[in-house]
Amino acid sequence: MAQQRPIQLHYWPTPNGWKISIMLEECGLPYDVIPVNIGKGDQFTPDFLRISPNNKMPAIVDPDGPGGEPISVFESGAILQYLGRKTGLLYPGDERARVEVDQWLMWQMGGFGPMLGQTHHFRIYAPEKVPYAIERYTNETNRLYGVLDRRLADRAFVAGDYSIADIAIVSWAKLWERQGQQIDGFPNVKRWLETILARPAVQRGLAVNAADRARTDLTDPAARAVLFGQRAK
Ligand SMILES: N[C@@H](CCC(=O)N[C@@H](CS)C(=O)NCC(=O)O)C(=O)O
Repeated sequence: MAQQRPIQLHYWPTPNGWKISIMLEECGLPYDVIPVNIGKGDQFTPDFLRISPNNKMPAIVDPDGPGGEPISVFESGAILQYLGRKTGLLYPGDERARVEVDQWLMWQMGGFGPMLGQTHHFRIYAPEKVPYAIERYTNETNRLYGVLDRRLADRAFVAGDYSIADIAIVSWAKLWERQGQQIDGFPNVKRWLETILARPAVQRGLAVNAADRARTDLTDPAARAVLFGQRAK
């Protein structure tokens, strides 16, 4: 088989971006990082919108896609599944085991990510502190951590062996402090988090372009206008 050419990773160091840098490191796939400075509006360039029409990173372009042709993928869950299928790693082929992983991956994509994103917004970024919104999202975040903690009570990882579901969830759970949570109240999550964050590939994935994180200054009115004022037109 011809050698895999580098996958282009359109990326900024945020929880959704980390999922893919971690996965690429775990799989040992070659990749080139293309920074998408979301505070400056790189997500709106025509070239990026062609591969990610929702104007959000991460996205990838695999020059060696199915049939040897390039393929682009957006949405971090779809990218994790694609890379898992491509490599046969961290995404089981057996249908029963795969359904298990898919459920927890979708739990992250549909709940644990979007709700925690709102928690970050209202706790940290909103110009006014709206008690109702802070309480609602912090409570929902707390409920979700409770679900995760119960799931991890009798198993090491969320869905069978260490998988793309763990990678998706850990990328958000590592920020529990800014979500107003006490990790000691979730001892199973704490143990799982420590285990996964100790993996060298996870540490390498989290380190990718880490210095760029400080470049998204969400107190800067220009960045806030790019990220928080979006409408259809
Ligand atoms: N559901 C998407 C969410 C991606 C997402 O929210 N990306 C954010 C950064 S974490 C982004 O690119 N924001 C730019 C914008 O909203 O304009 C995924 O999981 O890939």
